[in-house]
Amino acid sequence: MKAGSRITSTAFARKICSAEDAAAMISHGDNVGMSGFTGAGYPKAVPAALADRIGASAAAGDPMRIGVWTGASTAPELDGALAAVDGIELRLPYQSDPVSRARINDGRMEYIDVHLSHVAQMVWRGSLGHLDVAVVEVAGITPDGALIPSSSVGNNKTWLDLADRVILEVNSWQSASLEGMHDIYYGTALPPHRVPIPIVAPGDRIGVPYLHCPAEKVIAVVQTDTPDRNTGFKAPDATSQRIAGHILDFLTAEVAIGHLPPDLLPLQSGVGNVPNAVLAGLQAGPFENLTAYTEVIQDGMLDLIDSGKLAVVSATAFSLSSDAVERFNTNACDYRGKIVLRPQEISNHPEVVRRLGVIAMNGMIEADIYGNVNSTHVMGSQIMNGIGGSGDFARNGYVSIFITPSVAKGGAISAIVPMVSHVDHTEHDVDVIVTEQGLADLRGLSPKQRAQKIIDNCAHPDFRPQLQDYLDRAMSSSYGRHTPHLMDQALSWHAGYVGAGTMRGAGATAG
Ligand code: 0RQ
Repeated sequence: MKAGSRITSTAFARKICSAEDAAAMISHGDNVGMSGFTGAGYPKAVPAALADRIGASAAAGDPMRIGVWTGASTAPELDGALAAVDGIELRLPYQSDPVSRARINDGRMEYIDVHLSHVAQMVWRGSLGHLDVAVVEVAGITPDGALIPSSSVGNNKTWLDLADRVILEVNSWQSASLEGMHDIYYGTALPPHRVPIPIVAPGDRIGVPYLHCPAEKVIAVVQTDTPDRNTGFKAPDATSQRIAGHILDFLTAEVAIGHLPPDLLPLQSGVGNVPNAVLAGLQAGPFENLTAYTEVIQDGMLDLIDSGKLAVVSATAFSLSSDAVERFNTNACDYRGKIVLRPQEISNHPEVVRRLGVIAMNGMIEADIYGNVNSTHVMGSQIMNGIGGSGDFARNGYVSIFITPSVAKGGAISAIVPMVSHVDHTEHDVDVIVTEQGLADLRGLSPKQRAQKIIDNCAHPDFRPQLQDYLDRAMSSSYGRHTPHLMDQALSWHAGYVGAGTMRGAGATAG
């Protein structure tokens, strides 16, 4: 299909211009809502042209910076390009770009890490300031001016509704068969005008397949024909396969004792190599007729659909390798009845996650012996990516599982520590912790019982004695004995790594 044939509305076709001209319509200080979620459906041309403009402007002594709000992570052409020219004043709500991460961690870029389901309501109620411009990729524009969403929905509905000015990128690389796959719900409201979200099964459709935006608000339409980023996943290694094995054993046992139905409950799987490996593990598992109420469809999900194990998946975006994208684009029609793409405020909606009883599986940086989880910060201060949707699902899911290899950085870091250096998910939201060493089911356990189980089942053997030593000493000399801690040593493992490059031996002899 030729690029031009994707824009069949004359009112929108009149706005066609170059990416450079569109970028010139964005001003210093603007807050810009961009499409994009985990490398899918982000604008490909305007951010790059804007980065060029900002670079030239800075070189001429006239620095320009904007606020960048997205669905989640985007790609080097957006986050990377704008961060490289110091063009981003403030970024939210989730990123994973190395250049952007470095800017945030060296203090040159402000970053607000937000639960993904919260972003739309924060913008609607004005907590983040005014939204000046939306830059949104779509797959096409129908003759009557309806927008066919792209490979992610994210916060696009909110950006289009609230921005003063709208720039559309129409990407003819996206499969034309995406049309009809989306479910855009226009029934959200701020309290006290809210009504229940009427989803009772993952595949329910409660909205319309198109995004709406009055042509008068659109200041530019840019045509592109460019692939999504398509970062591949690492092939599952022995560690992630062992983690997947523990989870499969756990789910099998839960079915056997009648805690879960034979086809389980709707699955949610986070981003990352380890969650993707768990999905690969389900491929070989005994479960059939699975469903997913999740936020991203990664390779493992597509494989489960292909094998007939997964009947239907609700999400807000794809996050596929280039092989999987090719498979999807070739057979997009076949997937249409099995995939529903929604705005992220609905794909991650706490009300729906709680109602459906989602099984939440998310990666983490570290957990402490009491079950508090850090998903985002290395050594308490360096952001990795962001909380993303993990909190939406962990707090509200029926079973909340967190997974990680037991050690990082060649064994210098233990993922099980006395006290997490940053808390994203408290002990109250964490049911199960899994490493390649084993699985700790924390449900129904007191803090001290949890600590012993996590040390015994999840800690790496190299760190187990050190953790046991900490717990034993805390048990005998802590200020209180409900959640025993040694306040002068609880973070000594992190201090040890920052100072000496290893957690080994840290805190063991102190006190
Ligand atoms: O860094 O590649 O530089 O060595 O973290 O670690 O083991 O490859 O694991 O890809 O599954 O990512 C928590 C980051 C795990 C991810 C996190 C370092 C490690 C490596 C990646 P290197 P792995 P994964 C829905 C849900 C939050 C958002 C979320 C994440 C890198 O799962 O971002 O869940 N989660 N969203 O070396 C220091 C430790 C470490 C560590 C790992 N303890 N200390 N470094 N690393 N543990 C999706 C969305 O919301 C969009």
